[in-house]
Amino acid sequence: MGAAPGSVGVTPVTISISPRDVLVVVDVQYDFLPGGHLAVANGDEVVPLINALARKFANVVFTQDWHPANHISFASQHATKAPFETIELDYGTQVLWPDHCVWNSHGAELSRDLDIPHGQLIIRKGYNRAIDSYSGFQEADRETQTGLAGYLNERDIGRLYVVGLATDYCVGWTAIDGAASGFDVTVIEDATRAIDNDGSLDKAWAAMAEAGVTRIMSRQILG
Ligand code: VGL
Ligand code: ZN
Repeated sequence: MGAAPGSVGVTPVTISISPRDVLVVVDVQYDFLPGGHLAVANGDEVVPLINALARKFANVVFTQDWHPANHISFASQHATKAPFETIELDYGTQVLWPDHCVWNSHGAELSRDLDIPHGQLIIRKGYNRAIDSYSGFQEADRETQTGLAGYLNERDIGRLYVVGLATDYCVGWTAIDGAASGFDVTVIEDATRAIDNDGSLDKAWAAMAEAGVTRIMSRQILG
């Protein structure tokens, strides 16, 4: 392809998607969209781009943040705490959030503006009251598996392209855990938007780079 001499290691401008690739659409739910309880700035802008990208993929899976109303990650469950403060739990530091994606609520629904009829699987995560789960692969205890790696392996999928909300939490952790599970993982940056509290976005990109995650723009796939 058009790589210039001496540009070894640079991602070629155009990437062709194979039948063994999957698009992983992370948490495109009303609570993360404008007007939602944990709205990600300009989160709605990713939806048309994700719809266009999805047309290039034979395989598409979704994740869905799915919490009981008394979830441990909700600031409302901790008398002296406000959203975006942190607490220490057995598994480490937990950011506290406004109540969001409570199961069966409108805010927990996937956006109906997603136009991806061939999407194949929805992985719900964060349904254990005492454990959060940013990642689509593994809960925050770093032990409990969601089953996504098993599903992708059984379907002989090799490369993951990750999009959705939010870059610095659920997209980032899903990408990192995908790489740790042995997949070749790419995040399509302009098909994500970030929460970016307390330097979280810079930290997430650094952690993704460290994990070997590739970072591209959607035009490299869409042309
Ligand atoms: C998310 C914070 C809490 C996300 C989910 O989807 O990025 N962030 N729960
Ligand atoms: Zn959540």
